[in-house]
Amino acid sequence: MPLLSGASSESIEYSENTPEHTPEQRTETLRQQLNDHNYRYYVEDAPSIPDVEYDRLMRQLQALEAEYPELQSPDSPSQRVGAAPLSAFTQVAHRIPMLSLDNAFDDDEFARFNQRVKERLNTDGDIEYACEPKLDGIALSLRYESGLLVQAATRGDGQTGEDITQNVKTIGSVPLRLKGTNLPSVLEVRGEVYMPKAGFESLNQTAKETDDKVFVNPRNAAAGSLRQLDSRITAKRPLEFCAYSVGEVSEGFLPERHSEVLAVLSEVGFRLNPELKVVTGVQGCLDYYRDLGERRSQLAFEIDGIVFKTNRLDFQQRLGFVSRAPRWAIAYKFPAQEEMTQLNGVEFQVGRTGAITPVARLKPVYVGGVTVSNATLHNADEIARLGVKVGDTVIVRRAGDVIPQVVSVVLDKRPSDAIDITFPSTCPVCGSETERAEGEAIVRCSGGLVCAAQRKEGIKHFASRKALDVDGLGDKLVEILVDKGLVNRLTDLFHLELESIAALERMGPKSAQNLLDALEKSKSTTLPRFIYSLGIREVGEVTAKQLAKHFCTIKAIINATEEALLAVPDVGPIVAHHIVTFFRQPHNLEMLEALLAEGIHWPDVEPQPPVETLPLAGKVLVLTGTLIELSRTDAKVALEALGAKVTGSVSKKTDLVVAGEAAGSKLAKAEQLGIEVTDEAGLKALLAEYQDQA
Ligand code: I6G
Repeated sequence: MPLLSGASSESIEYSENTPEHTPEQRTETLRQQLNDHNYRYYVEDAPSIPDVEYDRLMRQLQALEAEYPELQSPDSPSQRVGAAPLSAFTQVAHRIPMLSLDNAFDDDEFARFNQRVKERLNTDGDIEYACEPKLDGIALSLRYESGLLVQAATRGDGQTGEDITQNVKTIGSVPLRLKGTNLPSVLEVRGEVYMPKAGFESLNQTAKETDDKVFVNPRNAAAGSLRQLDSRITAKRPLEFCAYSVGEVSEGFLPERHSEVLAVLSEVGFRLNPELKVVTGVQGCLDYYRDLGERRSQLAFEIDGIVFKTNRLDFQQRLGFVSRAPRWAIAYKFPAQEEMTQLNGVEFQVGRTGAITPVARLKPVYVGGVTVSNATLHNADEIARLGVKVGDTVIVRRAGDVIPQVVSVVLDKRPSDAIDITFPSTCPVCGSETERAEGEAIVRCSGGLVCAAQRKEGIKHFASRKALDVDGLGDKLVEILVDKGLVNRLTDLFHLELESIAALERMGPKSAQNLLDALEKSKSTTLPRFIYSLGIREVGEVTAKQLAKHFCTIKAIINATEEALLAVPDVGPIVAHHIVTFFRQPHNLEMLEALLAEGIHWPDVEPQPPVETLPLAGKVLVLTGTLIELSRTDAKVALEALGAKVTGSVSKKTDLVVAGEAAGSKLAKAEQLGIEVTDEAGLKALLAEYQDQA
């Protein structure tokens, strides 16, 4: 027999909310519309109306509730915007303790857990397990009475938590009222509040721009957001809730399986983990663990392991608990993504454009599944922000395939002889002076091609896949060629001799000949690849394509003024300046001439139709917030290809603002100026409409 019944997810018509209706009717319709949108947006991940429309409906509801206070209600969607600040959180005693989970750290430990389960149940058969990722968030208990959310509490010490109801009401995926009829008089739902990775990144990005607190990881950001006494701040944070079990349930029979309990929670309006699965036996669990482990870095949320629970509830009952953890569940943890270690020193690496990057030399530490002994410190500003010194104990983070980072310093462990980190005033490779342009975070070597580091990196870039794509000329070989003095300038590549290459370590006549053939082949290229291969600062693959499309010839690009360059989609003042500066240097022009003299060539590029004839010509757009499916660059390029101008700030001249997730001040400004706003779905619709026409 089901726990609950009658829940429905049928859609609501967006009927006109006319003044002829009574205030009660208008309030009720608005609430239904907003709740429906909320459910579709946060639980089903399928927005039904643009965010601006949601905001408009919310403002109407708030106005009605302000005018008719008797219509206010604890489950009104208007509660989601936050309320007046509290002076403190009150304590909540959990009627059923909120337990923790035992952990396993390797396959053997997991197999022993399974063995214990089987022995206690006195069964030889394979056990059915419900599995789901363990979200790296904050455990939460939600108490519903007759379907109405009456209390949200943290786990605390498991016996007593804190009442954070006001804050939790602002989380879109927490139902304020459960869907369906025949709801139990008490239903306690437990789950995890977390901050998706994209929301975390954009929150931190904004914090950096506004000099606000930067969070170390999504879990800290979620915890910090929930701990706000002012729920209006929580309302602005991109938090989500995912249900994983029930606590107190007053009446009705529980289903037979945990997976069925979760299905009921989904029916009454909760978001469940999209990776939920039921598997059988140890092998089924290990396969699931490995699969999720491989996909971990691509998931939209941080996870720190997999939770396995016996799916049969009668088994759970028979297995019971040991101290503060159930015997029927285990969290099989992934290797930690953050670890503590010591900063032994800092080295300064010089890149292709002369950018000097500080690299932390660490006491080797096992983190994120590998041993890490180096991590990036990014730039001088980041060192200042972290306040890090050599000798410090630091937290290192390695998530997915990204370069390990130092995320914070454990100040309590700072030794008395910790040493300040100072940026070198001369290049560690060539000894030229270093410089830091005004307003830039990056310190650079001023040596240009005199600097061997820049030469090596420049040659690697020139030969790389997206540039001239010289098959077989990898980074290691470039290093050897430069170190042996065989290649000093790009054109030297085309004068390499078979014998000298064949004599190099791990090369022979055959691979030497292959390299010469690949170099010859690379001379036949395209204009965008050639532009990209030059290594002009900030001119990536996309910009190179746009430049080629706009100017059609290399000569036109060389002669272009900054003003002319600004007319190219994807080129802003900084990039335009870099391009003009690059072609103003006699040594760069000589290099380019010499390359062309070697026989590098490409097919002609056809001129494009004039911008005025494009469908979005004259329109000014602003992109803000996080776009989920399109990257900002792709969106910008696509809009500019249709003739639109994409700018960085909202003004009266702006025609449309595209507001992604967690959009902040630009969205507010657009609303203040009455500028049209759309979301990512609206942008995609716009592109689809006009791309057909263009
Ligand atoms: O801390 C937890 C995270 C996830 C849990 C949990 C969970 O299920 C997916 N389940 C239980 C039963 C407990 N803690 C106690």
